[in-house]
Amino acid sequence: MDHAIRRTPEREAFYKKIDGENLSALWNVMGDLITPEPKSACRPHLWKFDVIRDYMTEAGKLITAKEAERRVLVLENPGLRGQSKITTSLYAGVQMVVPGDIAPAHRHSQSALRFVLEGKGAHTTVDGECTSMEPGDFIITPSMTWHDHSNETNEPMFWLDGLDIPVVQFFDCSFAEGSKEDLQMITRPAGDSFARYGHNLLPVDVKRTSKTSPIFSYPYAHTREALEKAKARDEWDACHGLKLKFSNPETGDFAMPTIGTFIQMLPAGFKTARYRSTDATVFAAIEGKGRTRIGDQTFEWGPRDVFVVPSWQWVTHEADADSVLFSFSDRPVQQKLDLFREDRGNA
Ligand code: 1HN
Repeated sequence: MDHAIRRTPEREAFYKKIDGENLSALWNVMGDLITPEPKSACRPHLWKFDVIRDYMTEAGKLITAKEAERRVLVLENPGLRGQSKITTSLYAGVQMVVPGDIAPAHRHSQSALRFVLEGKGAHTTVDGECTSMEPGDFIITPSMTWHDHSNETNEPMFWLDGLDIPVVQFFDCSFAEGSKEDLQMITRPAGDSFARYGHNLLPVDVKRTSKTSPIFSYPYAHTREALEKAKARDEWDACHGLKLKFSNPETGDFAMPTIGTFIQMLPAGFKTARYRSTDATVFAAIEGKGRTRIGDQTFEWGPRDVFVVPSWQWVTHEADADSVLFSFSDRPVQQKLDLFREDRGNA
């Protein structure tokens, strides 16, 4: 495996002949198809939020959310430019909704997550239930659910969008439609899904078919409390500090079928042991500051900065202050297909 096949005039002539028949010789490409380890065009990168905020503010003068449909700057992986991908399988962008904006209702087969970065009190409505947003909140827009966003506050609101766009693209199963109404009708009281599913109770005999969590907003206040309580125990995982996955209360599985979402705390002074996994991962810092080493590059991060770790590259994190990192990857898909692998070094 992985040896270059010698080229001869006879072979070249043969390749040319079969090319016209839409045929090609496997032996010339096999080494690129089946690599001993993941070989990805995806590169490590960090986006400073302050830079994004400035450009988003400029974009705010150029276009409304209504005209744009979604006013978003796409985080394009430097190794995958022009493809609207932050990793090979995932999309990410930063969205801004300013006072008075309406991002009109639509729905699509792509699943979306929001991780709120800045601003407080703007709203998103998902299938008739409206929720208010604040920094650190993790919000889900499941596949084919109607969603719109609005901002009735007096400050701009920013969040990180994560979508499974490249996965849906790969399977050629994109469906989308717009709504006649910019804002959908509110049909459920605020907090309804959390009341029914967010308290270790489940409605008896309710058969849901969706594989996405029935809780569509995981407020940071709860997430933070979980981290804070567990932090008091002072038991840190060598590779992850204290890392939790957002889960679907009905199944115990990931909150979304295609995207795994996580929150982790790294206490001040903590340096993780090296770790690598096959799920390229997008991180967003919400609190604290520190640095992450990916392969031979080091990235300094603070609140709201976003960075990406490609598949199978060694990672270590180091926190200067108590820090909280949100992250997401395609791990649920890889695990269901028996493809996921991780390596904790010797830790
Ligand atoms: C979308 O629907 C949203 O609803 C954000 O906020 C980003 C990127 C591509 C396709 C649909 C949203 C999106 C998107």
